[in-house]
Amino acid sequence: AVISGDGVGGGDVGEITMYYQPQIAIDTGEVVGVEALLRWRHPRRGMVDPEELIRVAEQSAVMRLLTRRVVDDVVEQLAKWTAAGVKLRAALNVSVRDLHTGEIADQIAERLSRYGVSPAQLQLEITEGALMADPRRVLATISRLDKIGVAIALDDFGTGYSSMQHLRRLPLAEVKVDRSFVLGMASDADDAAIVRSVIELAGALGLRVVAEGVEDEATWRLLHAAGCHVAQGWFFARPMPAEDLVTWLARYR
Ligand code: G
Ligand code: G
Ligand code: NA
Ligand code: MN
Repeated sequence: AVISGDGVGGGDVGEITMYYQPQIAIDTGEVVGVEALLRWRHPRRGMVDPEELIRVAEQSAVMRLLTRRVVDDVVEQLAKWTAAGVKLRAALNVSVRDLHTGEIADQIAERLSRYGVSPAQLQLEITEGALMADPRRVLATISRLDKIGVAIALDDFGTGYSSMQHLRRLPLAEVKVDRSFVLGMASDADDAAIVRSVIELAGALGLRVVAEGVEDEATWRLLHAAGCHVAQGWFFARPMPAEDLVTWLARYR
């Protein structure tokens, strides 16, 4: 996946690759899925987090190409894991403009059927910011994905606007409590109160709640006590290459 091969520019700008971070069911300790996270292997700077890359890509047609590549990579990876006897669910992140047309829904449907991957194995994470840009078109795309059977998670919950509206109007399966609240839980009573309320609210609406940014056992215990469903964070594992995940799973079990 050489970025320059996608027409981004001349010279060696490096490669993109996907890392995967496990998500753990808090009641059973089982691995319920992974989040796919883009990484940029830069020729001089080494492995770069995607924030900068995505900020730049979002200003051009490059984001569309990046997202197409992410969907292709993740669905193919799910098929590879399944063939190796590891049945996983993977969540991938999408950007604002990816949802403004139905193209991504077409691509996902085509890829799933081509690789024989169940829609239940794929999930999309969208941010509240993404929804704000053009709510009607975004809703249309999300509804199509929901009909295909691809679940939608609302990412970074609590940091955006009109959160309650989104919870009411969108066909969501999951809410991810923003890591800024989770990180502070064990040391800050306000953060802990916010996380507990989100868990209660989402739970009452029948949504699955995932806490991201779980870095230690104290936080894990608080989440357990609060009835949170799923945890993700460095306490369990950092995002890792696909090849490492199989080894990690074998050791974890
Ligand atoms: O993994 P990391 O913490 O570096 O991710 C930084 C940010 O980049 C996060 O907000 C994450 O949602 C976003 N991100 C990671 N991978 C992707 C991707 O494949 N597509 C999009 N649109 N955003 C991504
Ligand atoms: O999509 P989102 O913005 O939620 O991306 C999740 C980001 O959080 C990724 O960049 C990932 O690398 C990062 N991350 C995952 N686990 C932890 C953690 O335990 N602590 C912190 N600080 N960041 C984490
Ligand atoms: Na995410
Ligand atoms: Mn998030």
